[in-house]
Amino acid sequence: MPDAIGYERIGDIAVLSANNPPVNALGYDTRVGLIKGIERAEADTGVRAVLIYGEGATYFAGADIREFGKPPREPYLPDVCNRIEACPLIVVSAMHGTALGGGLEIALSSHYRIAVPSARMGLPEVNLGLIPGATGTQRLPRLTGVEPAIDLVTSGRQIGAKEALSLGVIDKVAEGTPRDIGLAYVQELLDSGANRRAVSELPAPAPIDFDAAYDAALAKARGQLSPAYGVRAIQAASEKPFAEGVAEERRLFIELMGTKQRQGMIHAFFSERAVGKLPELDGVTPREVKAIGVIGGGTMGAGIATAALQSGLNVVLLEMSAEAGEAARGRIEGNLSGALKRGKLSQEKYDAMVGKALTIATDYQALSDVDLVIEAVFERMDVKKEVFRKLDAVCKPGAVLATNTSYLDIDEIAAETSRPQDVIGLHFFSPAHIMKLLEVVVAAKTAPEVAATGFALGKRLGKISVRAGVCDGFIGNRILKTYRTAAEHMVLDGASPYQIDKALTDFGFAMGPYAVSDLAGLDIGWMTRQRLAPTRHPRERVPTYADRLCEAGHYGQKTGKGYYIYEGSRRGGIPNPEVMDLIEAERAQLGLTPRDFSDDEIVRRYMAAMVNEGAKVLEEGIARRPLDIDMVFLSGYGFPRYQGGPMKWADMQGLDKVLADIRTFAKDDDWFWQPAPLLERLVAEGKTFDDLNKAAA
Ligand code: T1G
Repeated sequence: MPDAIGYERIGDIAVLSANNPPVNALGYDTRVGLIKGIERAEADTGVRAVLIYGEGATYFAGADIREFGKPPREPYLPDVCNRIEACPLIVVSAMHGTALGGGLEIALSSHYRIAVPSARMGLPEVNLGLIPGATGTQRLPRLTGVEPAIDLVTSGRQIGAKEALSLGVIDKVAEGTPRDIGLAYVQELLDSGANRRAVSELPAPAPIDFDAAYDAALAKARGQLSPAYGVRAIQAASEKPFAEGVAEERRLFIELMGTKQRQGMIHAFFSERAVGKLPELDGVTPREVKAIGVIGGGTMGAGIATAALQSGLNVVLLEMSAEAGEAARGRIEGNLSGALKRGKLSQEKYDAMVGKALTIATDYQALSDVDLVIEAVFERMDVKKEVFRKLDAVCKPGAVLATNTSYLDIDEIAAETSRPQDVIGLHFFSPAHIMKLLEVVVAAKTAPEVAATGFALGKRLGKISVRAGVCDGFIGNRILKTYRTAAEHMVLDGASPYQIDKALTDFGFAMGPYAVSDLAGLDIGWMTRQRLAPTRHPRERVPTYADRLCEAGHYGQKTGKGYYIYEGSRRGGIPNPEVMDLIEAERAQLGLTPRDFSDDEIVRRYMAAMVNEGAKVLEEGIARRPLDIDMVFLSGYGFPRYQGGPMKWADMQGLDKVLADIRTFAKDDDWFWQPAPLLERLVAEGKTFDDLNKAAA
């Protein structure tokens, strides 16, 4: 195993190369190696400069996140940075790949910085619930000024080499390998008699109204603390001597390191990478997909087609008529024009996508050669079965036949074909070209390579793919139905939809459940209630006030009125007074005396219902691991990332407290609040959902 930091001498230049695959994370060995490398260069007679670069995929991609939560080991990263800067020799960093977090902080502590054109860099610590903790909040603003530093630290966004050069983050961009461009740049500096240039010795950056910046960061982050803490750290760079600023940064960093938000966001980071790793897919080769068919060019079908075109696939979109086909083309062009206007898509690529790559057809024969078909037709079983019978007759052997159904039984759909092993669910979330979540629903007879093909397509489309089993609603919508019902019970018992929405946006959701219903369309829930009515359990409490709203033609945003009145503006509708009238009438009819609910109880009931149903989904094998449920809600349902997802949230509350809540709520309604046996077992054994994640790894 080569040293984490290699040392070699090229003329009068000492070269330190990082060898810690896969991302040259700044783990203990790498930190020790850097300090030893600097000390060796200083003692190496004749050495006049030091070059630092990364072997493999990237320059340092940051601190080793796997060390977080464990007792920190010296040398701490800020000390490594300050030791590099204190070197009496000129130190140059040559960057490629992604120089992120502590990686960029190492570069900022160097005296000069060069990068290849494809290099990207940034300080993404806020995405982990932290702030830069190795002097980045003190050195960066000394190079860029306060405002660009606040933008980069609070957004965590990556910038390319060109933007980094224009901001003054780096000094030069050059084609070549990081080693070659680094050696050439060091030689250029030596030949020109350049001096050391310690960033910490640059003047403190000019101040701004930091309180205003702090408040803005807090408001934008919807309860997440780290962006606002980043503002305060940069304020210290402006108002304090460097060493005191570093101490303030450290204080803020350590405070954040101890928060649940940091635990939640790091859980999300690793879960995002673990969710696609399933033993059943090990060694299974996906089928090759070059061209796909999409049936149905409505919002969902057009969104799926857009996502496929953007990933370089050819698409045959089938509609019932030429007019409907052209309307679908219009939706796809509308979806792509957004990327075009934002400069994310060149005109040339746009023309290729909507030209050669997209075929609009009205005859199933046009699908005879595609490798995979996704149907996004009307959510009715008879319609889906008809589609799959036709696909079975037309598609080539080995073609994957996928349904985008939100909840219908995929085993029943598969049984309509002679090839159930080729049938799978690919449940996209609208808008399909924007939402990250894809539920890959594996039916009883789905072949392993068909499941692997679903995951491979998801990866190609840039989705977060989560494996789900077949049940009504799979993972997300099944659990949604339960916690949405808990909200409805609170409305009948005294809470208002508006209080519930506010309690949950204060918890961190982007939107409350009633605003979400208005966005999705109240008619969807109305149809579901009608569909499920015949099999409803006599003890099930299902309000009817929302049916009255739909009967009056109020479906939410699409009709301008639902729980809220929108009057042409999608943002911030105002409560619809008719709704409370309908609720009060229903309460009276049911003989219910409304009571007060605190925001805390609203959140506890809502979350207990979500977690309890999640435990049942786990027990039934519909979801493989608790982290899969977390990823569904973080990537598809606006669950606040700093809460880690419902199952991580429950672990951090204490499963015993969640179970105690469920038992308390069951006193009102022991039919709805039936504790999941898995939850009871975990509490009895003193285990957590994370223990289940570890056991499944
Ligand atoms: N530490 C430990 N492991 C990491 C890691 C890190 N920083 N980054 C990635 N990995 C693992 C990852 O879990 C996966 O493992 C493998 O590497 C490939 O990752 C003090 C406090 C660099 C853009 O936030 O954004 O510095 O699943 O699949 O798509 O101020 O990884 O293979 O076992 O994502 O090519 C700041 C986080 C840390 C960067 C590469 N740095 N990483 O993407 O590969 S905090 C970050 C990424 C910090 C200082 C602060 C991406 C990537 P496995 P991958 P990729």
